[in-house]
Amino acid sequence: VTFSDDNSRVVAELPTGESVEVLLYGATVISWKDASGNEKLWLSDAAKLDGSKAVRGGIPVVFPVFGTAPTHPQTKDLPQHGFARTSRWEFLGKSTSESTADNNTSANNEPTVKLDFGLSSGSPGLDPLAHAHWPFRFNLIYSVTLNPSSLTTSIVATNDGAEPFECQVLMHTYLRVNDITAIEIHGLSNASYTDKVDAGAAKTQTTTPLTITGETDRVYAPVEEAVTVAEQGRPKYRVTRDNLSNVVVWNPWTDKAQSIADFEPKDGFKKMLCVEPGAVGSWQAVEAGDAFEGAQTITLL
Ligand code: TA6
Repeated sequence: VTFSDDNSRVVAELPTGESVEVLLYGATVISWKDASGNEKLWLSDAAKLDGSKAVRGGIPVVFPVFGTAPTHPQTKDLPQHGFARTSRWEFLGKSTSESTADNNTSANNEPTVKLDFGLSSGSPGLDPLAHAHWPFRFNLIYSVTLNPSSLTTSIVATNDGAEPFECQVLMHTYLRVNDITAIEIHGLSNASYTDKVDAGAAKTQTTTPLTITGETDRVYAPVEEAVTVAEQGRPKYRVTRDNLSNVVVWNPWTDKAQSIADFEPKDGFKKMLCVEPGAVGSWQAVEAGDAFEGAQTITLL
């Protein structure tokens, strides 16, 4: 594990060559490379990495609200997608397990590195909007775990106060693809979804696999446990979830990309697909002293 020279990010590389880079701002994973150095996440050329605004790309952490919730008393005054992605998190440390031959079996444990990040109501780097508009005592632990075949990001949100709070959690993953028009998304058959490009209409996914032919912004409640992204018929990513009942599929396409200032290049929508595991279909109530936990694993196929 190495730190950047300006202490703004943490880089970890496995003995086998895979690497991950996490910006302390937002605990945003901004790079995930395989052993050959191939980047698996999409990052806008205009992404701000100086803490001036949420990162356009990588894996922004969405908490305590997905989107905006104008009729939800606790979170109605928060900015879109909450304040976790616009706060400076603390690096809590790393743990590794090298590949070791286990004498009892021939199985080798894969080399693994886990990076832990923390954000709480007492953090100096907490976005001031949190104090102003979400005055709950909370603690977040966000873990990024890399091994040769996968990346796992998990979050534990603990209520340290006496008042219960409600939250939503989502990992806003920008997967890198070569050509969005060659992408098929499997694992959503028969899933209900709300279609945010059709006034939030409630629909069911009957055509499978899902292909992306225009602006797509859907909050699915999958019935299958894995979402698989294939490119030119070959499986590329498998996304599995732990305690996250929703998957958002988003691609801005031409016009929306044009309207997003930090989305560059403007035709970059052809090279990305957001597959975003989250608990966003309803509010997760967290009682005093309790915690909400959720995780995603992206496996390279
Ligand atoms: O995850 C999909 C979405 O909610 C879209 O509606 C779009 O707003 C996207 O997130 C990006 O939001 P952002 O606040 O990062 O510009």
